[in-house]
Amino acid sequence: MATPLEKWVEEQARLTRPARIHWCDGSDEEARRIVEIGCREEKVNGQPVFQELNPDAFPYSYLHRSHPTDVARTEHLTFVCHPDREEVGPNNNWLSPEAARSRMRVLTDGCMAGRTMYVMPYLMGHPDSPYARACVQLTDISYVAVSMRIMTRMGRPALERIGGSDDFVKGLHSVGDFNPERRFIMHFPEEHFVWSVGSGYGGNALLGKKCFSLRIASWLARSENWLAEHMIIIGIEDPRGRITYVAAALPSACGKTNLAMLESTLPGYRIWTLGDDIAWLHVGPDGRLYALNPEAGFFGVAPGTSLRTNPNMVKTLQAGRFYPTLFTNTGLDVSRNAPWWEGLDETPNPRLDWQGRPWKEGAGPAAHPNARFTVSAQNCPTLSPEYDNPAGVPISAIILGGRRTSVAPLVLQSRDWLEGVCLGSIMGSETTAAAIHQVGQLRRDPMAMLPFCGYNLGDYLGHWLRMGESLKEPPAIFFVNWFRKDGGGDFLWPGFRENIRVMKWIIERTAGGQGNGAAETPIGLVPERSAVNLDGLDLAPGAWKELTAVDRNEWRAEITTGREFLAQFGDRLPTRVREGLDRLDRNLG
Ligand code: OXD
Ligand code: MN
Repeated sequence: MATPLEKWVEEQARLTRPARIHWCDGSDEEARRIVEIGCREEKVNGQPVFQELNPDAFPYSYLHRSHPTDVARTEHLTFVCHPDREEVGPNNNWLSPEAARSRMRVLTDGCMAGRTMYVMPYLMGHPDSPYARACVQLTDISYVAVSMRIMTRMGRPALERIGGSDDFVKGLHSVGDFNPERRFIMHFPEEHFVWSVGSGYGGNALLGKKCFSLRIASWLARSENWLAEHMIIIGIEDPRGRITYVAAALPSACGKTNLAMLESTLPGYRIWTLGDDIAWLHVGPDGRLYALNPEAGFFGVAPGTSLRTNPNMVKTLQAGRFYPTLFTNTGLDVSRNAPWWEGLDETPNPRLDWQGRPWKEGAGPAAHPNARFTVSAQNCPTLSPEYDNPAGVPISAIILGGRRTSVAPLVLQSRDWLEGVCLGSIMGSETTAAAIHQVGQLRRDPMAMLPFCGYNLGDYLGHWLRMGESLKEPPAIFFVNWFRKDGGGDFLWPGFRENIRVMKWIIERTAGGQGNGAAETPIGLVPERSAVNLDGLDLAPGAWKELTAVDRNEWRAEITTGREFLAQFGDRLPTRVREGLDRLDRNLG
C-alpha cells in the first residue's frame, strides 16, 4: 500500500511528467553527484547551473548564475490562496484556491519533461524538537536541490517523522522556463502547500524558507499560540560569561546577517549565532519566550561582506566543513577563479560581472546587489552550542529595526509590550535590493514581516498582543537604527562591529539594573551618553545627541503616516493598537 507521501509524489509526477524521480537522502555523496550534474549537464540561460570555484579561496564552492530576470523575491507574483480574502488581508496578493490551482495546473502541466524530479524530505527545526515540522519539496533543478540540503535538515529523520501520515508540509517547485510572465509563488495555508513555478531564486524557490517557515508557519502559529518571525537569534556573552539571548527583526538586506555574527570590538563581549533570518518563538514551560531557528544554513547578501564588516561570515564561507557552499550572481575574479563582490577586500582585474560578461569601468557593479551565498550553519565559527537545543533559548529582548536615514534614533526601548507592538506596527525602512522594487523608498514594514505574514496583518498585530499576555514576563522591546545620517549625508554611527556597544546597553537594560542609564522621551527610553561605552570611537561632535534625538514634529508625522498605512486593515486593526498609537501621539504634545 502506498503511503500518503508516495501517493502525493505520484500525483505530482503525473502532472509534471519528469523523466526521472530521485528521492533525496540528504547525504554528502548525493550532494556531490547533484552538483556534478549541475556542472556538466544542466543549463540555465545557456550556461551550466554550477561552475566550480577555486577551493583555495573558498573550499567546496560553486558559482551559480541565475536567469537574468530571476534575481530577487517577486512580491507581486506571490499569492496567498484562501477562500476568504479578508483572512489573507491587504498585505498579501490574494486568489481563491480554485483559481490559483487552475492557473498553476496549466503552468505546471508537463513542466518537468526531460528533467529529474528531486523529492526532498526535510525538517524545519531540530529532529528532537517538538516544534520541528516535517516537509517535502519537489524540484526540477540541481541548484534548488543542493541549496535545500544546505538550508534544511534533509533526509531520514524527516521521513521517519512523516511515516505513514499525511502530516507534512508540501512544496511543488519547478523553474518552468524562467519566464517572468509565467512565474508565481502560491501559498495554500489550509492545505499546508506551496506551489512555485518560474523562479529558482532562494526566497521564491527554497520553499522551506520564507514560504513555509514564515508565511504558512505564521498561520499555524496564530492558531497554536506561537510566533513565526523574520528574526535573527543571538546570544550575547558578557565579560562574566553570562549569555543573554535576543531575537531581532530587520527587513531584508539591513544587516541581519552581520548582526547575527558580529565580532565584538568591546573586550570580554562576544556574540553567539543561532540564526540569521527566521525565529520560531514559543511560550516555554516556565512562561518565558523561547526561540529556535528552523533553518540549517545562511542565505545571505554577499555585497558588502568582508573581513572588516563581517569577519565571521568570511570565516564561515572559508571553513570548508559542510559540502557545498554556493555563490549566486556574484562577480568572478578571473585570475583566481574566485567569487568577488563589491566591498570584498581586494579589487581584482580582470573580473566578470554576475552574468559572466567582462566587467568594464563605469558598467555598474560586477556582483548583482542581491548576490547571495548559501552556506551551512555548521561552518560558522560563532555557532552557539545552544543552536541544537530542541527547546530553543529563552529570549530576554526583542529588537526591531530598519534602515532610516532620519527620524529613528540609534536605539530606543519601549516602555512596555503594548507600546513596543504599536511602534513595531508602524516601523518603516528604506527599501533594498532583496526584492524587486524601487530601492531607497520608505516602506512601512511591521515587525519586518510585511512580505512574509501569511494572513491579515491586522490580525497578526492582535496575535502579538495576545502573545504578550501568554508570557509570564514579556521580553523588553527595543528599536535600533544603524543608518541615521547627518545634514551632510554622512552616517552618524559607525555600525557593523561597533553595534556591540548598543547590544551591551540593551542586555544591561534587560538585566534590570542601570536604572539611570536611560532618558525618557515621549515614545520610549533612549540611552544616556554615560550609559553607552563610546571609548575609542571617533564620533563627530554632536553626533550622539543627534543619534538619540526624538524630534516631536518628526514623530507626530511618523505616527500620522503610520496610521494612514494601518488604515487599510480597517477593523482588523486591534483597538488597543489604535489607542496605543493615540497615546503615543498625545505624549508627543
Ligand atoms: C532573505 C530576504 O532572503 O529577507 O532573507 O529576502
Ligand atoms: Mn530575510
